[in-house]
Amino acid sequence: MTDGPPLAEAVEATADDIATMEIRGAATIARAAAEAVAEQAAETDADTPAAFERTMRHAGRRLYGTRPTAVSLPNALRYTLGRMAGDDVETLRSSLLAATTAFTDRLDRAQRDLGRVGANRIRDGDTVMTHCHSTDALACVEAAVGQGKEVSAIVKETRPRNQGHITATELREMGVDVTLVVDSAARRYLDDVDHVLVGADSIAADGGVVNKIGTSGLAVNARERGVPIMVAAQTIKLHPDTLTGHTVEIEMRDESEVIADDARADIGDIAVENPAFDVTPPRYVDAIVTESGQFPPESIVTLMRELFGESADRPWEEPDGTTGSASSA
Ligand code: RUB
Repeated sequence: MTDGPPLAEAVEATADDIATMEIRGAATIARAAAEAVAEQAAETDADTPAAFERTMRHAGRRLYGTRPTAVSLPNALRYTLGRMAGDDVETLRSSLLAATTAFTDRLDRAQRDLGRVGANRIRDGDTVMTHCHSTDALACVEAAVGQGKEVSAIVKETRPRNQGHITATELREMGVDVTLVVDSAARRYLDDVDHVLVGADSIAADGGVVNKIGTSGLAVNARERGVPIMVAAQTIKLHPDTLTGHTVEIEMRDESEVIADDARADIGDIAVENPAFDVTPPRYVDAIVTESGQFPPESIVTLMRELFGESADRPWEEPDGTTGSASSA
């Protein structure tokens, strides 16, 4: 919960769904957040510009606080709330509705464009190894298949939430041959693989890639085997706070995702940790594929500065630094 004026049901529902992973994956989270901002803008009955803006910022804070690692979420809020402008409620509302539509259109275009770039790296007959479920990564395979290339996939199941099952389903729908393996079998199969292909939740200014836990171990093993590691990530995955030395917060999720309560009780007094993401250092990444072309990880900072300047604003915060609790719509 966050302090501030009452929120549209759609914002509360979207925030809950992101927190519980009913809505998951960085690009999908960004789209859902933008759509919730649009719903809030459409429904708000605030009758002054100040009250309207406070309500929108409160909606932004509610969404922002759901999951900490995927920067696509704050970047979606930056893009939409950052374009809220006008001297009266109706102008403010229409500025936000236009911004949210522009944002979701941009997401569609970005994924299509990066898919084409990624597809150029995939040759006819190649096998990719995937980790987790990334719509950006799958866009590359889909584009390759669309170019008439035959592609096979070795899909890691991705404990503890098994997002690999979603990947396997979607790859099968594309006509890709799929072999599902447990995470610990990955190294055994790397010799049969032409690319490791993963997505990203955040990319740091030094080219470090934050993605589902297990990505870094896979990348280290792939490098040892000489298999190139391709990261598919639209530019909303670039984390502007890392330009000023901040680190990316790694989400720690509930222990019950790792082991059922009764099994845990049978074992005895143990600690359980459940980090959802890890950081793959840039030296283990061969290419970051974006809608603006492919980049070696070390040069991604140039693109980041172009897009964000030197720092990033936080348009969901109250300009006076308060929590917004004293305000009402
Ligand atoms: C999802 C995950 C995905 C990235 C990229 O983690 O790590 O690889 O979000 O996905 P979770 P996309 O299941 O915990 O959200 O390319 O679809 O943005």
